[in-house]
Amino acid sequence: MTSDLDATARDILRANDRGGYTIPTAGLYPYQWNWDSAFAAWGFSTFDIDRAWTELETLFSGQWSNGMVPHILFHKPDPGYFPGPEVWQSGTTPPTSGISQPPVAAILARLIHQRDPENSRLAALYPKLLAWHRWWREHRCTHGPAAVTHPWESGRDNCPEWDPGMANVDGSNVGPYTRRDTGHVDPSMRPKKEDYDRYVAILQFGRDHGWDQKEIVANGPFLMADPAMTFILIRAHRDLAEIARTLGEDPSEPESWARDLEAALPEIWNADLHCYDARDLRTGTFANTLGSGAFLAWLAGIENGEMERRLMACWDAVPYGIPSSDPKGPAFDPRRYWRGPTWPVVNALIAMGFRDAGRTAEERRLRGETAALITKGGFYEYFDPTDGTPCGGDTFTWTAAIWLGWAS
Ligand code: 9YW
Repeated sequence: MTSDLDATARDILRANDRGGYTIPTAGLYPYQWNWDSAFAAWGFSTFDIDRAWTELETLFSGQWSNGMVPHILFHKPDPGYFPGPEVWQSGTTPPTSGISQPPVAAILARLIHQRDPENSRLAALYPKLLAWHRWWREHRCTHGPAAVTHPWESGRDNCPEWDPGMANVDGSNVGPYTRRDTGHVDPSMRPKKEDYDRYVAILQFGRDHGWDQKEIVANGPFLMADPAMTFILIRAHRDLAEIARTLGEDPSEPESWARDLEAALPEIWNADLHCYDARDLRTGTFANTLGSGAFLAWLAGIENGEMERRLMACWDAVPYGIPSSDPKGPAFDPRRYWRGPTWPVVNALIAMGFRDAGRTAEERRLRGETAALITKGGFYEYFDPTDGTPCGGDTFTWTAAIWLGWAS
């Protein structure tokens, strides 16, 4: 059974391979996405180490001169996705989007290197990773915790954490546009039109200011501190420091960036919610929403009893995986994208944290629940955590990748 699924997962990665890069799934997402690609590389590394390194190298071929690695690389035009390169207008080769995505590449590159140090291509990647992490430090961590300038930058597009920041965005003047996502999958599982209008408005601000990072952070329509991004960055900076040591480079810069982020954590501790919470940096208000991002604390080596009780109660409320928002919260919507469903890829990251914290029972439970979803439902994008119904895109690259790297 397991080996059949292993073979299917490998076939999915190969089928979604467009020559040096992997698309998340045909139709819905026809380009190279940033964190999807890093997970794809991890999946490839279980059976084709060269292809794994190529995936990461192709991702970094889109790196901007300021160090940012964009969230989408538009290698070949495809009319099936909106907003495409003509909307973002990056002016780069290849054309890209103008925002970034969670920097999991260093975390996964380290694991890929450990799988086969003899055939590693990490040394050439290291300065590029360092430049990207420096970009995060200089352009997204100026307020203390890591911030996102667009919900898409977080990778958790319409999660309830972004509701207060989105309420400040005027989406009424974006002009006509045609969504493509709702033609590929069930519209009731996707973000709503009022969300998309605001996504486009935030994009247009960045584009109209020539993707000037200082201007976007100072005056853009959306700026929120993100616990998930903060925890991922702490872990990624530390892994980058380990990579530096392995290569005989100086680890002190990424180490100090991780320490500074840790020192900023009290700013996103919501005492009323008993956990880390997103915060609107324009108004100072907390989102007051428990989401799966809070569970990434363990990935950064952070834990406390109060948080643990709150998070475990949230997980215990559903049978399948960590829900993307609290099942007892008012925003919970079990099949609408990031407003309730469980995402195998996020479960894999949370499980890395459990494992490293020595929480083997929690790691085993999360792996078992995620494996059950995939075994019963297939390699879907995400799942309803209340009954296991598969949702979104099928034959999904990162679901196949985390099966090979972790869940199988
Ligand atoms: C979109 C590709 C991407 C992921 C994101 C996810 C979604 C794209 O799909 O965003 O157009 O909404 O939210 O995390 O990288 O799988």
